[in-house]
Amino acid sequence: MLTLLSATLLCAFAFYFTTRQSGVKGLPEVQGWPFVGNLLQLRRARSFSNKLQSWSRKYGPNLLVKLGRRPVVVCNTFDGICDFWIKNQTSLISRPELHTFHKVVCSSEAFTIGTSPWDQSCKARRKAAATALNTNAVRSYVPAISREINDALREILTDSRRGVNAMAPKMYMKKFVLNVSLTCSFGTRISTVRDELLKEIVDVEEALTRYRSHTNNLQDYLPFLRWLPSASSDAKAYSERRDAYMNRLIGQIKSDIKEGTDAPCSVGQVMKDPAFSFNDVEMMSLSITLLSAGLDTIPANLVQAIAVLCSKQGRMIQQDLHSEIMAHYPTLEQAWHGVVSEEIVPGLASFVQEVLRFFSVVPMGFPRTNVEPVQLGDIRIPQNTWFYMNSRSGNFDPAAYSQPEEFQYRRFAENKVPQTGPPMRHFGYGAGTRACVGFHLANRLMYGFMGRLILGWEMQAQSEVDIDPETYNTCPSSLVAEPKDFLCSFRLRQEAADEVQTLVQ
Ligand code: HEM
Ligand SMILES: *[C@@H]1O[C@H](CO)[C@@H](O)[C@H](O)[C@H]1NC(C)=O
Ligand SMILES: CC(=O)N[C@H]1CO[C@H](CO)[C@@H](O)[C@@H]1O
Repeated sequence: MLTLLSATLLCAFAFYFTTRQSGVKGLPEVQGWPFVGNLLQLRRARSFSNKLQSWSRKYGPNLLVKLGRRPVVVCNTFDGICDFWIKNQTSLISRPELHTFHKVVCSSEAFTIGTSPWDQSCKARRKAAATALNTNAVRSYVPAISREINDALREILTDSRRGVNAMAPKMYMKKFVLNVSLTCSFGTRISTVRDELLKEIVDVEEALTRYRSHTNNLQDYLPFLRWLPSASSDAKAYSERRDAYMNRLIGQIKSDIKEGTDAPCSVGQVMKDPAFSFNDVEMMSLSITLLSAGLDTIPANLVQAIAVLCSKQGRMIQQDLHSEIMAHYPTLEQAWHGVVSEEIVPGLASFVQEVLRFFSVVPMGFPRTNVEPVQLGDIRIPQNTWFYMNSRSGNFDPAAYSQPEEFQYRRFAENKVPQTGPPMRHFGYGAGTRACVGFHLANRLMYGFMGRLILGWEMQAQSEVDIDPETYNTCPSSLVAEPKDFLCSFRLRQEAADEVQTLVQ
C-alpha cells in the first residue's frame, strides 16, 4: 500500500516536473522521459548535433526538445536558422544564464560577452569589442600577427630539424594561438612575463571551457543536483586562478599606456577610447573575452586545415594554392608579407571558409534566448525561451550547399554558397545580432598562417589523418571540437628553402 502510494506520489512529482508548460506552439516535440526530458537520449548519442539532426529529419527542421524541465528550440536547417537568428534577430538577442557557468565559474560576475544576457552593459561591451576587432583594428595588429606567425613557423622549423622529423601539429597550433591572442589583446610588453603565464593560461582556460558544455553539466538542467557540492569547488578554484593572471595582464597594459609604451592591441584600444567608460568588472569581462575567445576555436580549425592538406586530395590543394598565391605577388618576399597584410587570394580565403563550414568546430553554437515573443507563421514562441543553433547541421544542408559532405576548397571562391544568411555564408561564426565579433581577426590569423605555411612548406602526413566531419572530433559533447592529433612532416619547399629560413627570422 505504502509503496503504491509513494509510487503514485513519485509519478505525480515527475509529471509536475516534466510538464512545465513550454508555451511553445507549432513545433514538433520529441518524446522524452520524466525529469530528464531528452537529456539522456542526447547524452547517450555520440554527438548532440548528430542526434538532433537525425530527429529533425524525422520530425521537421525546427524542434522542441526538453533538457531536464527546460524547453529548448533547436533549428537544424539553413533556412530554419536564418528565420530565427536573422529574420528575428532583434528578438533572439540575449543569452541564457547557465547555473554552472554563471553562478559558479564566474563568481566575480565578470561574464564573457558571449555568455552575457542582453542589457546596457553587454551592449556597450559588445560594441567596444567589435570596434577593437574591426577591419581597421585588425590592420593595426598586422605587425604583431606577422611576428607571431614567424615565431611559430620558426619553432616548427627548429623542432622538426628542418623537416627531418615528423611532428604533431596540435600543440604548436595551441601555443601559436595563445601567443598571438596575448599579443593582439594585451600588446607586446607582455612578452617579458609571458612565458611563465602561458602554461597557467592553457590549463585554466581549457578547464573553464569544459563548464560551458551543452550537456556535460547536468546541474544546469537538473536543479536538484546543485545540492551536491562536487564540481563547484573545482570550478571556483579555476576561476580564481584566472582572475589572478587577468588582473596581472590588465595592470601591465594600464602601466604601459601610462608610460606610452603600449603596442596596438584590443584591450588597450578599449581602455584608450573615450567613447567607453567601463568599471573594473566590465574591463575584466572584456579582457577575458578578448584573450580567450579564439583559444580553442582557432587551433581546432588550423589543425583540421593542416589535416586536409595532408589528406589524399591535399597534395593537389597545396599545389593549387601555392600557384594561386604566387600569381598574385611578384616575389616570394612580397607574398610572405601579403598573406598577412591583406586577403586578396580568393582560393586561400575560400579554403579557410570551407574549413570553417566543413568542420563546424562549434557544432551547436552558443545558446540564445529571445527578449520578446517570436511569431513565425504558425509557430509561436514566448519570450525567454532557449534556442540552440545546430550550426553543423545547417552547414551541411543540401538545400543550401551542393554536395555538402564533400570538402570543396574553392566552394566560396566559386560562389557555390547561399546568397543569403550570415556575412561569411556559413554558420561557423553564428548569425545575427550576437554573431561572433572576432571573425575579421580569426579569418586573418588563419589565412595568414596557412598562407605562409603553403608558401614555404610541403606537408605530408606520417600517420592517419581524420578529415571526416563525423569522426574528427574526439569530444563531441564539449562546446568546441577537439580534433585528433597526427604526425605530419613539414618539409621546406626546395626552391624556397633558403629564402624562407631568412623570412621567418
Ligand atoms: C575560428 C575562430 C572562431 C570561431 C569559429 C568563433 C565562433 C563563434 C560563435 C559560433 C559564436 C556565437 C555566435 C552566435 O551566437 O550566433 C561566437 C561569438 C563570439 N565570438 Fe567568436 N569565434 C572565433 C574567434 C573569435 C575571436 C578570435 C574572438 C575575439 C578575440 C571572438 C569573439 C567572440 C565574441 C565576443 C562572441 C560573443 C558575441 C556576443 O555574444 O554578442 N571569436 N564566436
Ligand atoms: C610562443 O611565444 C614564445 C615567446 O614567448 C616563443 O618562444 C615561442 O616560439 C612561441 N611559440 C609558438 C608556437 O608560437
Ligand atoms: C519579432 C519579429 O521580428 N518577428 C519576425 C520573425 O520573422 C518572421 C518571418 O520573417 C516575421 O514575419 C516576423 O515579423
